[in-house]
Amino acid sequence: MSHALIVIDLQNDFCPGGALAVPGGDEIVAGINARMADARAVVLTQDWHPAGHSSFASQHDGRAPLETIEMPYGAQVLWPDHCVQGSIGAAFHPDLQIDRAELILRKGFRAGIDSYSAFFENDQRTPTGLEGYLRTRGITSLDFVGLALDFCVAWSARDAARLGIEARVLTDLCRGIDHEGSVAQALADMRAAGVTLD
Ligand code: VGL
Ligand code: ZN
Repeated sequence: MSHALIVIDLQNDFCPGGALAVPGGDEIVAGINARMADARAVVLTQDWHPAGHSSFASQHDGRAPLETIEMPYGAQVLWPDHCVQGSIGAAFHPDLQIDRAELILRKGFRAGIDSYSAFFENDQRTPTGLEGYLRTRGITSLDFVGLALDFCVAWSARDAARLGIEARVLTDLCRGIDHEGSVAQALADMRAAGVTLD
C-alpha cells in the first residue's frame, strides 16, 4: 500500500490579501512544508479558472458572492473572481515548497462548471483524471491538507473515500471559509463518508 500527501489549493487568492481569502490560510504553509519533506509522494491541486468562469458572481446579473444559484449540474455557490489562469492570485503561496510535488493537478478550467473536488467536477461525474493517476501509481491512501476545509478539501476527501481510497484530513493543516456553518457541516459529512479526521 502506498501513501501520498495531497495539498489542496494553497494559492495566493485563498490567502489573506487574496480575492477569496480564507482566514489564516497562510498560517498552514510552514506545517505543510514540513509534512511534504517527510511524505512518500506529494500531489498539489491548483484551482484554475478561465476569466469569466460561471462560478464567479460577476457573471450573473444582480448576484453577489456567497449567494447560491441553480446550475444545470446542481446548486452552486457564487464566488468573487479568483484563481484566474496565469494570474498572481492563481499562483501557489510563495513560501510553499512546490518542488516536492510529483503531480500538479489543475481543476475548474471549464467555463461552465466548477470543480471543488480533485476527483470530479461539480456534476460529481466528470473525472479530473486523478483517480487513474493514483491507481496506476498504486497509491491507496491519502492525507489531505490545504484550503478550503469546507469546500475543496471536504469534497476531495469525500470523493476519495467513495472511491475506496483511504482518506485522512489533517485538520490543523487546513483552514475553512465557514459560510453559514459550512465547516461544521463539512466535518459531519466527511465523518459520515468514512473520512478520518485528525
Ligand atoms: C475553493 C471556492 C471556490 C476551494 C475553490 O479551494 O475550496 N472554494 N473555488
Ligand atoms: Zn474556484
